[in-house]
Amino acid sequence: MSVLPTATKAASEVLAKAAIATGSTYKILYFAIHGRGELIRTLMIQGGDKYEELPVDWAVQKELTPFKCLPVVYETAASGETLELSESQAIERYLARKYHLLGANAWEEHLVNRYFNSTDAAQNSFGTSVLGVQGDARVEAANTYYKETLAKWIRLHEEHLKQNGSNGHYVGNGLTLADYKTALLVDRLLLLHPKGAEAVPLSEQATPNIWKVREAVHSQKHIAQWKKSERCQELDQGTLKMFKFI
Ligand SMILES: N[C@@H](CCC(=O)N[C@@H](CS)C(=O)NCC(=O)O)C(=O)O
Repeated sequence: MSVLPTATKAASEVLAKAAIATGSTYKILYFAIHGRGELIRTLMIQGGDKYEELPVDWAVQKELTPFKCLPVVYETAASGETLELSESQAIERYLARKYHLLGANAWEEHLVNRYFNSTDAAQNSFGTSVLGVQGDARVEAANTYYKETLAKWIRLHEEHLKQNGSNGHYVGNGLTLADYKTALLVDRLLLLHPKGAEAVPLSEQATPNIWKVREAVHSQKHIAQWKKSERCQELDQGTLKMFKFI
């Protein structure tokens, strides 16, 4: 049985102080797949923060988690308090705020969130309409997804990115949570391509602005190292197995 870190019980002001401080270390509890852990891992990695993977013993741990599901992240602040973070998107936005990836003001934050949400919808649709389909029918489901949902997402996002100056970012001149979300959706679609389906309609030639976003994310020093790491390859394999691609 693996023991989980104990969240510090303290007044909200104490935890809030710990939450805004820098120099935290992180432990993530999540299965050996990308899934809902992928963006969280990516955000911690791009920030150059140390994080550790806790061994999963789900039958035992489930009851100990806040919503009986994963991911859960345990953050230990430099001042010693441990914060228990749960619900994937709440964790993502929390980390994005810490790493200044939510834009410079409320308006930019709204823009980041709208691109994020739109990409999240395209990702969820892939999950239900393609990954949720088993056997030979998955090829047809993927083709339909590429032609309909993905084609629409591509058209709209290429246009929005163009309006921001085709600079490889959705908002302003720098990386935000929206950029990471898009880069990971592209990675996921390229990884989870059903054999026999049409090519994923995402490439430097076909979708130059979306591709530029992915390149901007991938060219971050820590992300480039992560993508080549053994652990990232293991998670690719775990993800492929989970969805019966291998
Ligand atoms: N709304 C939750 C959903 C989490 C979720 O469904 N997690 C799945 C893995 S991706 C899980 O914990 N499955 C195991 C279980 O439900 O027992 C979130 O976004 O964090």
